[in-house]
Amino acid sequence: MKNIIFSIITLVTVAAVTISCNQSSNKNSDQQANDSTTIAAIPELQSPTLNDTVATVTSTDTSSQEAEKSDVKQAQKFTIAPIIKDYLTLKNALVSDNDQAAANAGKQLFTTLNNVNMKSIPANKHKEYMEIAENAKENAEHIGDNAGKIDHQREHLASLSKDVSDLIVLFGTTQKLYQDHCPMYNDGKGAVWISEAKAIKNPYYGGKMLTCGSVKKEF
Ligand SMILES: [Cu+2]
Repeated sequence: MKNIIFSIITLVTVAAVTISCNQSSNKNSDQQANDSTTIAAIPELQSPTLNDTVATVTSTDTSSQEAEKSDVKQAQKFTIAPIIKDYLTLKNALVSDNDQAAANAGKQLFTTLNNVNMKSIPANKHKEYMEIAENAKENAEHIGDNAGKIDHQREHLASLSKDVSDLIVLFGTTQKLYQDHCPMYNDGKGAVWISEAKAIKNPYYGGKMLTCGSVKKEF
């Protein structure tokens, strides 16, 4: 899609330049010939432009190597820190039994996930990231839409916490994080959550059973 838009922009630019060139010499008796040349040139221009774009991706010439280098640079900048920050706000809202704050944090997390620039993610991690992010977005959205239904928010937290764990494994974290486990949640099937602190504060039961659970992993 970007390639097509780029081609269109290129065509429009070339056409505009050609037209203004024609206008400056429009007293010319070759005007009609110029017009037909301009029209004929447009479809011809399209395929080299597309081919150039493809060549940039596949060839190993200097300019594409430089493009790859800048992609790598951008990729090295990618961090899941903003996602973690929103997740922790959400998790802590549920620790405090605050469904409204959880909904707000869910909406914020949804926005943060939507704002992730795929170009900043290393190409070899795109597919895996996309799968995790799709699931995480759905969970964040449902939590955002379910103020007043804290049990339902917590169901989505269980799924979201797996997504966040997967993201940490995939991209790492500079912040010290803990994966905690609550053995009771979901009829004894258990559930994990991610915490920024070693002390157990259970977001699935909040005030009812705040210290139920244990640290399972450290990141
Ligand atoms: Cu839901």
